[in-house]
Amino acid sequence: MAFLQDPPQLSHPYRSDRSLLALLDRALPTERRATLDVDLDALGDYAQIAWQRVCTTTRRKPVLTQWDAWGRRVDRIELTPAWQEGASMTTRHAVLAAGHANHQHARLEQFARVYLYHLASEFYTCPLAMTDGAATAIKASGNQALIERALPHFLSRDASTLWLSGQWMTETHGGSDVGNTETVARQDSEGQWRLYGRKWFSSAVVGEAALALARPEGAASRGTAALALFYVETMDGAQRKPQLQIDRLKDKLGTQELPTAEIHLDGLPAWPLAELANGVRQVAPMLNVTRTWNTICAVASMARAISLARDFATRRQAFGRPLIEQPLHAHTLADMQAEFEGAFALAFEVAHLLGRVEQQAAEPHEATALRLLTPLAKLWTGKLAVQISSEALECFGGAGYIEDTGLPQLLRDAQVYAIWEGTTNVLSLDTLRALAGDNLAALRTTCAAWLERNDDMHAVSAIRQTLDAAARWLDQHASTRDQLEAGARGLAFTLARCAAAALLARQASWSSQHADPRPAAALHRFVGRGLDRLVAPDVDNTALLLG
Ligand code: MFK
Repeated sequence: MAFLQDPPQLSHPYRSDRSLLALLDRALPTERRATLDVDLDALGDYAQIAWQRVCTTTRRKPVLTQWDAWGRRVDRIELTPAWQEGASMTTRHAVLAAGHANHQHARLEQFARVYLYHLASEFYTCPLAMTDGAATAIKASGNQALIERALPHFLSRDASTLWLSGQWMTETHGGSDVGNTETVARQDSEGQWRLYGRKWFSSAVVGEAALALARPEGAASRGTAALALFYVETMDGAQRKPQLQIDRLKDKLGTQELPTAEIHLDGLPAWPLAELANGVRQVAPMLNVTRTWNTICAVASMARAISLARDFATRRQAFGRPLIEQPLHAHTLADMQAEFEGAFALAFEVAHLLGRVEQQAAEPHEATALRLLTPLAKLWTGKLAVQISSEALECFGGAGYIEDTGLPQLLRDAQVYAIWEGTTNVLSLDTLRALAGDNLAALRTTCAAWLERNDDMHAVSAIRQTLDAAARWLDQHASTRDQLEAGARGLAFTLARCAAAALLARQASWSSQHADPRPAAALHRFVGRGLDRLVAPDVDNTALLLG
């Protein structure tokens, strides 16, 4: 029999994830672990079953049937198995509901679940993110009638009553520039608001509700201030409302199990969340929550890619020894691991801080830092997930390029993190928005607290010096908007790396006291790979090159 290579095996994503275990050991009171561990164990089991499914079945996509045999418009979507299991998995393990529990660790506990469920869910986490965001925005609006109507469904722990919510924002003209929204809201003769228009990326179209931006008739024809935020319901019993039509499902590079749709609204009844203006300000709490989901899902993809690549390196022999004993291969894997540990630390700090801010358990400077860290974490992890997934595929040689290994899907799916919920550049500009005033000072105060008690003086001084350089860069370019914007990505990557390094330092101090030197090794390596990504924004040079 010719040689047959052992395929990579997926270790238990919870029990073998030392970063997650150490984080929970450090950050959570012991008495909170009992229930959480049961859910995390079960979600880890499910992830292993799902990986087997990926490796042994032909990949399927959702199918839209617009008309039945008798000519009725039905817009029925047949879902893949993981999607059919989504409501029961979500409610049984409180993937959504846990985040809205009434204590400061609620978000951390929720996002630990999300991290383990995400890849097995085949991006069912996308509508879950939207639903979580909708619940958060509705709470923030203070609209009591909507809180009472929608939240028991959105946060249900019973699959039969769970509702998913969409976020209908993106349009063909609007895109990232949401101020160009063309959907119109008009009141009928009975005073009921109704929406008319086309939404271009609707990933929770199988859901029962959505939050939608629309321009009330008669409001200014441009700009986000003239938009209002509406709540809609999509179903009449088991039937989709006739005023909502699904034009087609998108044919996407990745996330192919996720039925992302183009839709038309033709008089769909709608209820404003609050005032009939400033819709983007009202939807912002939703954006910040969905961007946190994006971040956690991105680190989940990194963890999966590294776990498989590392396992394969112990099974694959080349040039007389296992890959893991080859110095360059081992070095490559260790670089990936160090970057991942930085990203993991930042992602979960954003999650934890979100919960602490929501429960009024955070200091004011931490709340300010959260506003800044949310886009930083999203934009940096989105890019890093693509890099790490790409590197991981290379670790398998040609096998990493072959569809039925299940590996190419990791890379194709990872590309969405840099696009979903705002591109890297949109998020870099949001970072500038979040830095307005003296908000860098709040980040520096927060980083200083994370660095307390760390004795890696090389790392501590590199972080401080890089934050000083970022502050100088901001001072230097603050007065010239074009320069500021042109360099915003470099600034954002620098701040993200500094925050990640400071958080790794905090984890390293704790882990060293618990006889685990690996986070300290990750810190050393992460800092060694450089924190400073500041660029000189040469606008004239850019114009020449593009001319
Ligand atoms: C999972 C797989 C998915 C399948 C494939 C999906 C592919 C992608 C599909 C998508 O379309 S995902 C959706 C992507 N789109 C976005 O995420 C929106 C991108 N655009 C932005 O994020 C803009 O920055 C934004 C629309 C939010 C703002 O644009 P503007 O016109 O510059 O608004 P402006 O005037 O700066 O902000 C309006 C208000 O909102 C301000 O408050 P005030 O009125 O009080 O001054 C801002 O401070 C506030 N604001 C904006 N962003 C905020 C925020 N507040 C808190 N947090 C934020 N992040």
